[in-house]
Amino acid sequence: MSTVTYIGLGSNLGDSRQILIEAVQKLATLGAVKTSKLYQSPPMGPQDQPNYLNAVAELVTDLAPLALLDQLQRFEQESGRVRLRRWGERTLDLDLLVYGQQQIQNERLTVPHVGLLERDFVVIPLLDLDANIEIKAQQLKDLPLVQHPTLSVLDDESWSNI
Ligand code: A4P
Ligand code: MG
Repeated sequence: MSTVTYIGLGSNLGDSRQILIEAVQKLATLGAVKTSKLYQSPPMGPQDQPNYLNAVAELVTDLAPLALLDQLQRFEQESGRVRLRRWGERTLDLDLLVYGQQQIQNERLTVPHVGLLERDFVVIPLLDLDANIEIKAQQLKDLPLVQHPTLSVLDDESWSNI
C-alpha cells in the first residue's frame, strides 16, 4: 500500500546543488516524487560552516519505514557522504520527516523527525508541498517561525526542471 512521506534534503559540502538534484532523481526510483522550492539557509548549529542548500521532497512509496531509511542511507553513502560532527557540515543529509500519519519510535527511527517544528528550513519547504499540512496536531502555517524565516529561495532553473 502506498504511503505519502516527506523527505528532508540538506547539503553544505561539495557541489550541493548537483548533489541535491541527484538525490531527487534517486528518490524518484522509490515512487512518485514532488519537490519544494530550493532554499539557501544559514547553518543551525556550529556557525563556522558553509550555508546549506535545503529542500523537501514528497515521496509516495510502497516501502515500509525501515526499508525506506535503508535506501536513504544508501543514497547518502553513494553521494560520498562525509559527516564531521553533530549538526556539522555534510555532503548529503536525507531525513525521513513524515511517514503517513504514523508515529514511529525505535532505535533507528523517530518519526515525525525530532526538531521538525523548530526548523524553518524544513517547515517552509513542507508548506510549498502542502499549504495546510498538520504535524503533531500543529498547523505548520501557524508556526511563528513562518513569519520570520532565515532562509531564501534560490531561483534555480536546473532545480525546477528535474
Ligand atoms: N534517525 C532517527 N530518526 C531518523 C529519521 N526520522 N530520519 C537516525 C533519518 N534518520 C533518523 O543520522 C543519525 C541516525 O539518526 C541515523 O543512523 C538514523 O538511524 P545522521 O544523519 O548521521 O545524523 P543526524 O542526526 O541527521 O545528524 P545531526 O548531526 O544530529 O544533525 P541533524 O539534526 O540532521 O542536522 N542547518 C541548516 N540550515 N540546514 C540543515 O539541513 N542540518 C544539520 C544536521 C545541521 N544544521 C543545518 C542542517
Ligand atoms: Mg540525518
